[in-house]
Amino acid sequence: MSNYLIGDLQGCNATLGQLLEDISFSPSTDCLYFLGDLINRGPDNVGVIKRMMSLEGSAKCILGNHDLHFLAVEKDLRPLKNGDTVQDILHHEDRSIMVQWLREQPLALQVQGLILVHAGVHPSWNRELTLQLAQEVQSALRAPDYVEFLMGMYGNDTQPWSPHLRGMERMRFTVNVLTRMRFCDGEGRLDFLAKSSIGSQSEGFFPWFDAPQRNPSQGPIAFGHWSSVGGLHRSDVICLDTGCVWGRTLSAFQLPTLNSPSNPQHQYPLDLHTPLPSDHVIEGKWISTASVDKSDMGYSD
Ligand SMILES: [Mn+2]
Repeated sequence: MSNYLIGDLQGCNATLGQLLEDISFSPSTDCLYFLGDLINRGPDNVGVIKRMMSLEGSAKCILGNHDLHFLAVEKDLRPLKNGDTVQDILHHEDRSIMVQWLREQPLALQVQGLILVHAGVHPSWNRELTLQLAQEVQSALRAPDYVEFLMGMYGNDTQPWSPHLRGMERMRFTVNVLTRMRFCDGEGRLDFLAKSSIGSQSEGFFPWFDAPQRNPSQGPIAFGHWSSVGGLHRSDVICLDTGCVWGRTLSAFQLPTLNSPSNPQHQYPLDLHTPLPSDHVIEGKWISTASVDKSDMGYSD
């Protein structure tokens, strides 16, 4: 039995099929964890969502910025953007079922001691707060009046994170961190102007995982979203977005098998407040499959 983390699909259902063959995926014994941006920019968004729905207990998904963008487009709160490919869902007879399914997915998960998010975790947050904030947004998305949440979800916060934020401001900051963030300054402000590559950020900003004030008790984090750093594998973070929709690869990271005789304890032995030990490694094995799906657009995040 294995748990696999898989990076941004963005509608690349054919490549996913190939990757699942490559890892000999067994829905009865294995579990897949998808790191968000399930849909958009790629060719087969309906295929991806239908596959996720059919996998039920053996696939768990978190939402990314493209998934949330689709929910806003679907309610006519945002226009389709150049390069969006979600029209296949909009025109499908099961549109409302797929929307309902997306609304039920979380924004953060934990598996084997790793926190899974789409974009990142704010440097000042610990694991407990990260999961709590994600839960607050998930509740708003599931609520009957979720359109209210979608209407207030967009906006670039220019202030640092504050635990005193409440209501929509708090949820918007959470969405920006969990699904959009790349750079952050030493005070905890997010940079929304930077292009995607490291080095393009404004002065005083760092990739969020290198921010100097980063809370050491966050534990190891797996994320996607940032295809130009995809493949990053450090003691504290791992980035799974290896640019499938841009014609590169779709990657899975196989976590150590639980409870095997040679590896009795692969639940990372960390409680919510323990800093990572200095010799910590995120153990596991990379499997990458060359993309057979490709966006018609040039490279862009
Ligand atoms: Mn993304």
